[in-house]
Amino acid sequence: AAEVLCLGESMAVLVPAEPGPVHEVRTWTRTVGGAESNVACHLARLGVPSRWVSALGRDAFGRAVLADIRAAGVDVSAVRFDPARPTGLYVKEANAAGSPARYYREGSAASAMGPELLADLDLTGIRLVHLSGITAALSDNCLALLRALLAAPRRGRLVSFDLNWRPTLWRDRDSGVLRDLADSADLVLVGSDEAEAVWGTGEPDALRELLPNPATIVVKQGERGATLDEAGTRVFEPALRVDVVEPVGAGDAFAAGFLAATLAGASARQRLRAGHLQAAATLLTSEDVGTPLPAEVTAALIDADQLTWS
Ligand code: KDG
Repeated sequence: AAEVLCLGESMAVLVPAEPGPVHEVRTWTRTVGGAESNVACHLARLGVPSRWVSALGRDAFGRAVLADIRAAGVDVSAVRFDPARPTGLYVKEANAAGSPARYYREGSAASAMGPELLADLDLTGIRLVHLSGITAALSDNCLALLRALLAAPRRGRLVSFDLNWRPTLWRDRDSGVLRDLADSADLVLVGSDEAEAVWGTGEPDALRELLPNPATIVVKQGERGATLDEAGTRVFEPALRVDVVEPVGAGDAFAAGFLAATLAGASARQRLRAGHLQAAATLLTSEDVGTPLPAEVTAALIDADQLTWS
């Protein structure tokens, strides 16, 4: 039975299968993307039973998204199909410097999700609910759903929140809501660059001042590493050095590694390393959910004196 529930929109993804400007590309590879389902897929691969909850259109892309996420070992039994709205789509130009995404997701099935979904949500056995700021940007009803999930009684569960700043989704919306959302989670994951863009600072001290309530804040400081702020202590762990093929999805991979190690009761350093190791594996591929490192390698690296890779 699932121990982690990840809720959020996932889409079909089209990646050019030949070089050249996007408007000239005729051959595409279809994959799947969605921050929260990416986390669920990574968790499932790490052996943490996970469920992904969302809505899809009753269309070919919806079937494809569901099939791929199910094939990754994620419980998709709670996903709904909306006969009136399409599955979202995004087009990704994969490159190492960052991959601009063009979204085709307005009015999607997932954007119509709302707080009424909460009544049907089976939280039996769930130890962690994972959410992200993307959901808040999709629609007013999605924002209301996110607020309701963050306000629901915890009953021993943790709620994690990844800021996942997506500026194009916020163009006509007030991103001021993100601070309260993050502050009402138990565990917050933010990139220092995105925090800087939204809140004007990416410094762990300033972020703790801004978000006094979460027991745990993880600040991902790009290729430098990540800082964990928890119970009045601070732990910094450097990241692995890798030749980045494509960065999209690395944040989700980090989140999954970190969360899996957190649920396993690992130490602060081990949790950060588990995040870095998952992220590194994803940075080396153009897929949102890259091929994971063999479990023995991960286990050995997590306890090594120094985390290096060459
Ligand atoms: O974190 C990766 C996601 O950004 C990508 O899979 C697509 O969920 C997505 C989004 O909304 O940007």
